Amino acid sequence: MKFSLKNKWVLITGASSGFGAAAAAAFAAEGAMLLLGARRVDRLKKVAATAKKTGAAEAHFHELDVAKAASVKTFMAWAKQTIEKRKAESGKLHVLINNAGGAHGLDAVADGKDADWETTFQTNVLGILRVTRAALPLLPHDAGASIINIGSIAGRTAYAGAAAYCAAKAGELQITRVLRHELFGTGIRVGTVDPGLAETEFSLVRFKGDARKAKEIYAGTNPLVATDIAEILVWVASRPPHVNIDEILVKPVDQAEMGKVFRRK
Ligand code: NDP
Ligand code: 8X3
Repeated sequence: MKFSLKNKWVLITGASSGFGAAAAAAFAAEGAMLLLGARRVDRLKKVAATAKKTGAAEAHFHELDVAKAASVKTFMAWAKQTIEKRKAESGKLHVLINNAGGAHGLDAVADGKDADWETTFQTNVLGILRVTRAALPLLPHDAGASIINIGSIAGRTAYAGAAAYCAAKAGELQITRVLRHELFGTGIRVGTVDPGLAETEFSLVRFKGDARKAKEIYAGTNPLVATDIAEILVWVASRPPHVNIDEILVKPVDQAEMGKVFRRK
């Protein structure tokens, strides 16, 4: 039987835009109780307000920088307290979505910047490890709980200018697989959803606010949109508790493979 998300706590990192914000709305529509984190609290406030209108049983938000250990500690202490204050169902966290991340720059290794590489690893790799470590005590055993990480096609294939990002997302994939070994026997499900080309703020961030460059990435093609991924996340978390969706690679029809994108004139 489908796992009901109604009145279940769902924690989403990077909920201020893109996949994370869309996931908040999608889980809200299932009647879930949301814990949202990101650095832009003004954005989170709007996402939480929309989620409440869409059907979330609860929607709470708190500043979170996954690149900073102290911030993760404070955020997770807040999450624990929020769950315990409003005991519903088992008073536990049923879904953890490690979504916060992104790419920084598109330089060849020869021109790479340490700051870009460090941010890429801090967010996409260490962020997942830190948040997961702190969240594990909140996840119930044998009760349909899920950890869903957001990877990328970039973790499965290589392209020029993305050495750190490809390495980081390959790291995310391996972290997901390792967690499945470590959590074996607990009933906690672990999976990764790995999108291809998707139009969000991803490219704007990668090109450091250059909107023209960001727009070019999606010109003439039909990319994925955030709701495509949000729907998949809800589907993964709501499979019957004995079903683990290990890995999903999802691309737009217009993307045959990395670097091969169909563009209409
Ligand atoms: P967006 O830029 O729209 O969203 C990224 C989210 O991550 C924002 O909410 C941002 O919030 C948050 N974030 C970034 N850094 C941090 C941090 N240090 N601490 C906390 N939150 C952070 O892009 P997407 O929605 O596309 O990206 C979401 C995930 O999907 C990322 O992991 C990305 O790598 C991955 N992905 C994206 C693809 C795409 O083509 N769009 C394809 C495959 C994977 P804030 O800035 O407020 O902190
Ligand atoms: C984002 C997809 O193709 O820009 O992870 O690396 S791509």
